[in-house]
Amino acid sequence: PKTVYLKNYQAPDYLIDETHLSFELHEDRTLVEARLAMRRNPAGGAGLPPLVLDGQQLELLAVTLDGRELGVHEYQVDDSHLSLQPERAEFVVETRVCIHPESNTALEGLYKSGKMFCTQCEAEGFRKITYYLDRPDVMSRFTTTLSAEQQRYPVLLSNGNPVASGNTDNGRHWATWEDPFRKPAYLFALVAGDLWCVEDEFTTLSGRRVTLRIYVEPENIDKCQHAMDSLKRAMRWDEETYGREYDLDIFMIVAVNDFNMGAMENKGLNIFNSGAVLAKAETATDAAHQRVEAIVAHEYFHNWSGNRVTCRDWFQLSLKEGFTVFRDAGFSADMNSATVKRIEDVAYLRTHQFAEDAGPMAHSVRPDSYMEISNFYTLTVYEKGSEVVGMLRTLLGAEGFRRGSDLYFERHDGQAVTCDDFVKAMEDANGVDLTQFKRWYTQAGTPCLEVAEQYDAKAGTYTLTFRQSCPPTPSQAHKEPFVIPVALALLDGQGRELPLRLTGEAEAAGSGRVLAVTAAEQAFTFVDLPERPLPSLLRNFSAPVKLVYPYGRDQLMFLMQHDSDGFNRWEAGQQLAVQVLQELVGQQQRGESMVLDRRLLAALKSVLENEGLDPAMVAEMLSLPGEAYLIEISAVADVEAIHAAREFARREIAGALYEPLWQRYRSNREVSRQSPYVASAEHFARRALQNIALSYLMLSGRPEVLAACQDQYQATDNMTERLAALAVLVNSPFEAEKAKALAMFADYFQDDPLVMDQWFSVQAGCSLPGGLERVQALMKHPAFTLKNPNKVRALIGAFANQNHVNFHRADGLGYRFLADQVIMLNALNPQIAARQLAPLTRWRKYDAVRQVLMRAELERILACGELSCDVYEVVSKSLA
Ligand code: B3K
Ligand code: ZN
Repeated sequence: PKTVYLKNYQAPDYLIDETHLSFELHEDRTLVEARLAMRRNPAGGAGLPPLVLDGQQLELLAVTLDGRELGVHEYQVDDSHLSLQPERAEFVVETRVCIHPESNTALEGLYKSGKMFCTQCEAEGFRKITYYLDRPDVMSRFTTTLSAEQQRYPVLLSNGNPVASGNTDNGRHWATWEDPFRKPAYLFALVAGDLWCVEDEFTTLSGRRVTLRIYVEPENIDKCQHAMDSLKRAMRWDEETYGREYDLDIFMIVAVNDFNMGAMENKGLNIFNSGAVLAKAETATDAAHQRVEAIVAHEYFHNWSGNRVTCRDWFQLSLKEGFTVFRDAGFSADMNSATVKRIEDVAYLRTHQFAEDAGPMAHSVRPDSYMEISNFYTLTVYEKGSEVVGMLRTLLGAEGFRRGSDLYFERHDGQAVTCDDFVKAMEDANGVDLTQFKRWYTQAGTPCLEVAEQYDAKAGTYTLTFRQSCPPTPSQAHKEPFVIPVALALLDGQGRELPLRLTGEAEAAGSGRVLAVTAAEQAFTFVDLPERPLPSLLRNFSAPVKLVYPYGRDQLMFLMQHDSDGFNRWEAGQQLAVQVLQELVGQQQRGESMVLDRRLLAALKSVLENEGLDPAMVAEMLSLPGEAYLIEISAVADVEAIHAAREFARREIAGALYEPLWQRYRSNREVSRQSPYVASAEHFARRALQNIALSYLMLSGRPEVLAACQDQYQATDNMTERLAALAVLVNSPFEAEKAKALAMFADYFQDDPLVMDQWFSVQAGCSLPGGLERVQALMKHPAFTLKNPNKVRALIGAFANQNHVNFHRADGLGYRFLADQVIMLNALNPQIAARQLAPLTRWRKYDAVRQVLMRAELERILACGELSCDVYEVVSKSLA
């Protein structure tokens, strides 16, 4: 495989003004005709270079230039290109190809999901549909005609507006769609199937009426309302928050069962993984409802941040993804609890993105090179990219940021641009210089920010000294200092925020502020402080860094109670728990008996008894840091000791806080029993607390808890309660009850694939001994198939990413199992294969014996023959 470099970017030689496509869809083959009205790119050099069109897995039937069919000696074809020599600066190329969607298991290009035809083109899938300039800086107006058998495919969809349709003889029909907006090929989509739809309407701020439709297979028609409501809220929010209006007469979402990612923002025709759109109380959990709301919004927001303004090249992916994640996070924060949303996002970032940043695939938010772009749809590009946009907002303020985004959209509407253009708009709208800030786009790795304090009682001054560093990452040994916005406050002995005045300032400017740390080492001195303050640092996680400050446990307990920043109250609790758990890990490793610091119990008790606190916050604060996070922050991760320590702490908490947990459980369960399910933040919060309480209580093994759990499993109208009860049963020692519940569940929900995914996941994540054997048995279950990415993620992914003790079992059989699956997936679906590999690439985190075992599996994959570019890149880089 070849490496592509950002530094080699060149503007396209030719442009495509008009694209006319025609698809003849058949069960055993599909014919695609393309008519491309092209011209020499005026931004290119002189002369007429050869035209090189991208194309893969296409059977070329004919090619014409300006209406004349070319002979075989007038063009060249190989397995990835079609080249020919234009004779004029403006010309029309027509091609006719045959493709095979029915045998496309990679789910890229045109493929069949169940009984329907659908497409996935981002990043480079369009070239598997027809010969084209498949790059995002070639933007064209598309007209698409598709024809298919009327009976099996009554619905025919593509981008834009429907303009004509009709029947032909032989039981077929056709439809033509026209998209008035120029777009790159990656935003092309078509769908043909026997689909039903839910329809609604939205009136934009300027009074235009837009038809909204969600298309699904008939059996799912009752699971669309939540997505429809979310869509309308997202449309309104984007008008109010970013001034962005929708621009076509119709907006469509289609749910498909076989999809590599969550969803895709094709212009006017978003295609969704059914798991990211379908939701109703009986079958989808609260978390699934929130995920649907977030993804519907994310894809909708792409209409501006991605489609109207797109990326010049794929190195700029974070231009649309980081920004759009930032936008959807703002939306979710406004629809639910902002603090809880921030906590969830930060926990996710620190667990998974920090691990990526510390691993062999580490790359900057704007990577410099790739072998396979599909491998760069990463936590770094998405989640860290969103943090980078968030830092801009923190530094510029809400209004300055909005000025910048307005300028960006206005200046670049209809263009394919770069991350530099985005930052430039922020600079120009605010009259600031962000040159140093842009290092966040080019330097990989998670910076470490060490903070030391010094208090001078006589002078009443308090100095914070910040020292930043960033570990080396592949091909980046040395890093220059970042601009790190540190939001902070100084608290007095009662927890009140003190007025902040830095030396040299005339007067105090409020009590909370943002310091910009720009040097490798930098000190800030605050004056007028009669007592030594306690700092509340990096509030709301104002930068994606590892903060190191030597808080004592009593100080953390104080911050948990008093910090006026909700995020930092949670953070203090997490840090306290981390300290306590790491102490237990040490005891376990030394063979000592474990003793839990009672201060953690006292802290959690007061959280539990605080009736004034948002129940969602109580639930978050009761959740101990996950095993994956504890692994991430270990120098050498001892998976067994971490698991044992965390389980020990959970049992101690359950024992010591049994009464308040039971009380909290019962009062919330009572509400659940008496009122029908409502998908709202208030009820998500209540059920989160109810369910975490139940998970602790079950550790007691008491019969009244088992009875309550079984009751919750059976007597409920929603999946949130049912699945939580099933999960705690599955992780309990009550073998008979567990087996019965699992069997009942599978029997009842066997025909609902998304519910069966949850059934697989709950079992795959069970950390009791024998996990691998259970997963291997489940692979043979009739509802399981390697061909469906959701099933792969639900079973194999959940096992390798969430079931640490079983995946990392000492004999290496967990690793062998994963490698076997990757080898099989490599042949079926390279994108999914490469993604499932991630846990093996982290081999440097573990002890010497496990390192050898993990590496051996990576070597075995490398040696197994025909590797896809996707898998080759990940394996070879992780062994380098
Ligand atoms: N833009 C799509 C990503 C599709 C990538 C496929 N390899 C989803 C999203 O971020 O909205
Ligand atoms: Zn996106």
